[in-house]
Amino acid sequence: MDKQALIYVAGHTGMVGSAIVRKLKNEGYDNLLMISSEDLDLRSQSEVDDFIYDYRPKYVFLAAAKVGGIHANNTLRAEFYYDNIMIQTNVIHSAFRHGVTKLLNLGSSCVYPKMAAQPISEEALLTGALEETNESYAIAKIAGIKMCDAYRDQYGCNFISVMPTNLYGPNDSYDLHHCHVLPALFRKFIEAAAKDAEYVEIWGSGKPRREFMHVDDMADAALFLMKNYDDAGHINVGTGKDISILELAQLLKQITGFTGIFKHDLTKPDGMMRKRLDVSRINQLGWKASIGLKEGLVDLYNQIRSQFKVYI
Ligand code: GFB
Repeated sequence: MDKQALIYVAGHTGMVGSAIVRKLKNEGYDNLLMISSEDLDLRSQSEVDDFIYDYRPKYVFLAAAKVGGIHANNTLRAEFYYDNIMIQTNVIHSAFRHGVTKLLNLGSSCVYPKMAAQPISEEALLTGALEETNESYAIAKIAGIKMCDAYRDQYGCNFISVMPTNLYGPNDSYDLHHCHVLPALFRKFIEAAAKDAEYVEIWGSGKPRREFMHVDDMADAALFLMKNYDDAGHINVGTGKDISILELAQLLKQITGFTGIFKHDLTKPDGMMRKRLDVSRINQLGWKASIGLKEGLVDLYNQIRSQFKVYI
C-alpha cells in the first residue's frame, strides 16, 4: 500500500474504526479521509455517492455499522437491518462506481449458524439456522459478504470481507442496556468495587463461551489483510481461545478488586453457547493475535477506571 494513497476509514469514531486510524498513523499512513456522521449520513445513497466521487479514495476500510450487545441486537432489529444494509450497500456500490482499488468490509462472527461446529471455519457460512437474538445483524452482515463477492465476480473489484470475533478496547460503548458484555461487566465491576456493593448482576447463566480479542489486534489484522489478502469469500480474525462469561466475570472481579458476589438475571438471554473462530486460515497467511486477554483487560482498566468516577 502506497503511503501517500488516500485511505477512507468509514466509522473512524467507533471502537474498530478509531483503532484502524491509530494503526495507520503509527505505520506512517497519513493521508486519511474521515468524516463525522453529522456531515455524512452513510445511510443516504446520494450523500455517499457524492462523497466518494468528490474524494476518490484509493483504499476503504468499511468499519461503520450499527452495533451493540445481545439486548440491542434482540430489541432494535429494524435498525440493525436498515442501518447496516444501507451503510454497506452505499459504500460498496459507490466504491465500485468510483474506482476504489481495494475495500475491506468488516463483518462479525455472528454470521455463522447457531449450531456451527467449533471452532467455526469460514466454510460454515450459510450451513444452518442463525442465533435468533442477532438474526437481523447477521443477515445484514451476510449480505455485505455476498455483495463484495458479487462485485468481485461481476466487475473484478478487489473487495474483501473480514469476520472478527468479539472485540474490546478503547472507545467502546458503556451503555448498560445496549453495549456488549465485556464493557458492561467492566463498568458494573468498577462501580460496584467503588461503592463496595454486595453483588454484580450478570445476564443469563454465565455458561456461554466467547472469544475476546483486543481491538488493536483487529486493526493490525485489518492492515495485514489489506496488504496481503485478495480472495473472494471472507476470512476469520480472532485469538482462537474462548472463556465462559463466568470466567470473564471472575477475571474482572480480580482486576477491579470487587469483593461481593454474582447474581444472575435469568430473564436475559444467553445467546449462542459458543462461537470460537477457526483462525487457521489467517494464521497460515502469517498473522496471529498478540495481546493476551489479561494483559488487554488490565490495560483497558487503567484507561477507563477514571471514566466512571462520575457514577461513583
Ligand atoms: O456481548 P453480548 O452482549 O453479545 O453478550 P453476544 C455475550 C454474553 O454475555 C451473553 C452475557 O450470554 C449475555 O447474556 N452477559 C452477561 C451480558 N452479563 C451481561 C451484561 O451485563 N451485558 C451484556 N450485553 N451481556 C453479540 C451479537 O452477541 O456479539 C452481535 O449480538 C455481535 O451481533 C457481537 O456479533 C460481537 O456475544 O451474545
